[in-house]
Amino acid sequence: MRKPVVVITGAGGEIGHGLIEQLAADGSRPIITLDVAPLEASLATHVAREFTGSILDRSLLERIHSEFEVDLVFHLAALLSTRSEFSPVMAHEVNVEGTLNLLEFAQHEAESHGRPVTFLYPSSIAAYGLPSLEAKAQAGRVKEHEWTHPTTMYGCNKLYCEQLGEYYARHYKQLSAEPMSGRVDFRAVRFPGLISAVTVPSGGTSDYAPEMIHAAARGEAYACFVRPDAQIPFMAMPDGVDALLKLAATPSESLTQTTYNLGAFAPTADEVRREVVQAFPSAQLSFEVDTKRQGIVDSWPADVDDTAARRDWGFAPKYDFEHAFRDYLIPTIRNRYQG
Ligand code: AKB
Repeated sequence: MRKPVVVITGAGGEIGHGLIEQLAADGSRPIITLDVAPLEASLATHVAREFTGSILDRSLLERIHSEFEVDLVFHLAALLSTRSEFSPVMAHEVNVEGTLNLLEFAQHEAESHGRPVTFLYPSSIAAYGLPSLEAKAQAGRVKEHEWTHPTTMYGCNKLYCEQLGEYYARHYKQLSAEPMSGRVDFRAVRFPGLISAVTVPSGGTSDYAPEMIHAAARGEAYACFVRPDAQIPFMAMPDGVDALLKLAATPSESLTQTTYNLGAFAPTADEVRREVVQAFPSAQLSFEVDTKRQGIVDSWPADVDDTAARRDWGFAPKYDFEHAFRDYLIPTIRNRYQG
């Protein structure tokens, strides 16, 4: 039997940085990566094999299938919400067709080596769609089955792919003579706005929070594109990476659902501004509302109920708002620009 490997798509992205480092430190599986751009040298050193290409390239996935025995997939490749609104068809192709390709890849891998493939999928709070600020205020901390009426292409993509994953896990080819489902052990988390200290924001609508910190650390003025009272849940990237690893390691019999909310802290945009100004007193942070992007943020919940994740697999974020900003984000980002 060949040594089982882990595949990470979109490995060079915001989540991939922390995930590769953690998986490398664990050392239990060689890391195989797939991304449209080459990995940074600091990441490439941790990787057994780096493929540069698209998740839409089925021949590339077939090549990985033929060369390796994969029993764990972290499918991170995606176009985020703002970028997807400018290129909705490309977003569908990457976010949905690409995910279907990876689910088929995982199914074929499992059929080939006879063991389930654990498939981790980062969904998003973008899967929710609150119709008004009144409904958002009344909804409070939403549960996984509530308000799933997304208003963005990205949110539609994420919600549909959650359903696709559950289909592969529980109903795949249900009319075939032999049972074919259950080979892809699909596990999704709905991430809030993830804030990383080691990568720059890349096309998200929740990016106003990290963009404030980066601008202040660079000594540049920044006009926040949402109102001061705009509120959505956020999470420090290390907690996001830890959650993916913890869910991946949880025995399947402990899981009662395929998609889990994750929350950590839910500041208003002005609370973020005040935290940043406290660290950078000369920061020039203002508010110039982009009503269209504000509309997306207003459709996302003020916060999420992550009871199920805490109950089923012990999700427990380390960073609350102050700890995240004062001990992780601001010191690390400050050093990035003072280096
Ligand atoms: C985005 O803003 O698109 C992402 C997300 C909330 O999923 N950061």
